[in-house]
Amino acid sequence: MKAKFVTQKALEKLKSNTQKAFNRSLDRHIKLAVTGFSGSGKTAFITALVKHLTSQATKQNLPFFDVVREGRLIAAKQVPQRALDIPTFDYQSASNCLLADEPTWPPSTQRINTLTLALKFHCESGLRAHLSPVSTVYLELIDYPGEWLADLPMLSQDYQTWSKATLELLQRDAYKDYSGAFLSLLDTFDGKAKVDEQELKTLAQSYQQLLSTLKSETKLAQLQPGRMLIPSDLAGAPILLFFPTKAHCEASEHSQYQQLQARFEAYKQQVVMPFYKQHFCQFDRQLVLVDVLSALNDGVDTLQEQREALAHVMQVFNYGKSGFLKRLFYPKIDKVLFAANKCDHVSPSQQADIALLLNDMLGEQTNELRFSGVSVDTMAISSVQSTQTKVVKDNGQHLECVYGKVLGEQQWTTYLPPQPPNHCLSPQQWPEHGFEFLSFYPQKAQQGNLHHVRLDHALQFLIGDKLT
Ligand SMILES: Nc1nc2c(ncn2[C@@H]2O[C@H](COP(=O)(O)OP(=O)(O)O)[C@@H](O)[C@H]2O)c(=O)[nH]1
Ligand SMILES: [Mg+2]
Repeated sequence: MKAKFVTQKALEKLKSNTQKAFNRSLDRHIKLAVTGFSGSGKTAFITALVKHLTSQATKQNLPFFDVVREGRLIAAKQVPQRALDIPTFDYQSASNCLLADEPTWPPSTQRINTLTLALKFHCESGLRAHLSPVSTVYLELIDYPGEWLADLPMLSQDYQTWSKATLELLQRDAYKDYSGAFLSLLDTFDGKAKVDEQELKTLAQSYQQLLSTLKSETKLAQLQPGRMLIPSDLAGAPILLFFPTKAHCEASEHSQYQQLQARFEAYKQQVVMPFYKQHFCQFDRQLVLVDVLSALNDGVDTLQEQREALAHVMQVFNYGKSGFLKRLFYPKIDKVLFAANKCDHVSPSQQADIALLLNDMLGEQTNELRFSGVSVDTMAISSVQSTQTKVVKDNGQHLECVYGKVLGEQQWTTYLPPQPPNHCLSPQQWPEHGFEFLSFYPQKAQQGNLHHVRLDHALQFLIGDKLT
């Protein structure tokens, strides 16, 4: 009799444990990679995402995010992160900037940060809804300096290949004026000579100076090594003291060339690889933010360079051509969204064109991704709205203008943006005076609420299916 009682109790316990385990398996983690080169809007995107999900998740505000539109989202809140060794994203400071009376953009990111949001929602229907009508998804977001993303393609290069590609870039028309000083120092550099620490340091510093100038003066994305721009605790370490040179394959063992080669390899193995392994190969979903309009402002060379840089980075995400990257990456990311960000710098009717332009810039990359079973979409978004649309009558014509406070200026401006191209232009097709799109301060929040353009579309594509 007793035995029967125990068995029944055990059975009950088992049933309850199974139920718990089942519920736990419904508590899912999604790691969302918010990627993009420096200045593409990653920090602002993460801040806006947290703000809209935690305090503005209404049908009116996020109509295309199903879990919200269907009234199933119960609540979202920030919870302690799993990765204890990464600083927490400072949401409070970043949102304070956007919500201030005189809103400003959050400062640029100097290190890696993370934040986890728990989203509690009612399941849509079916078995899961029957057993557990409420489920929780943990959304992990990672913010990092965009310069580090630009380093990933170095993983598949050796020093000679990297040097050749970098020097070729520095000699292009748009950049050669900046590169002059470094390139002439390089002319006198003898890679076959014995290691001269001082000379290597001088050249590395000149190269670092060049990278900083290119960062402030152009929109060049491939500024490698990225840690030269944000060295953190590596400042001055020999691992960062390298630069591209012309090939010296015959250089002997203790030559300068060999020393540079060794530093390049060490940088890849000790700096880029751990970042890649710890973060990038763990992601489930990926958002790639692209600042198409700034690239257009910067000219035909920069648009071309952004296109190449995206292709290089996507090759790494493209589950790697080489075996080891493929093994590390393959099964993970199954959805990638490419977003032409800051789309409210142009009028609503021009926004589709910048999404088309981005699509054209990506070319074969999206096809390759789709072929590997990844769903891909392209759209124009602005995670934080910085302008309003204003229709101005001019000579009987209705002109769709944008209205906002131009960055660095005090007054509000109504401005007619130039027509962006909807595909990549050749140098011959490029308009003689180029493009000039303006940048704006964030719009002032209304009753503590931020505004966005298609953030809900982006969320639906990226995580909507995990919230059903
Ligand atoms: N209009 C608009 N501008 C943005 C948006 N996000 C970022 N920006 C602009 O881009 C700059 C860089 O943004 P940030 O989030 O720091 O880029 P990150 O380097 O990728 O993290 C900001 O200072 C703004 O000028 C956005 O959603 N809309
Ligand atoms: Mg940032």
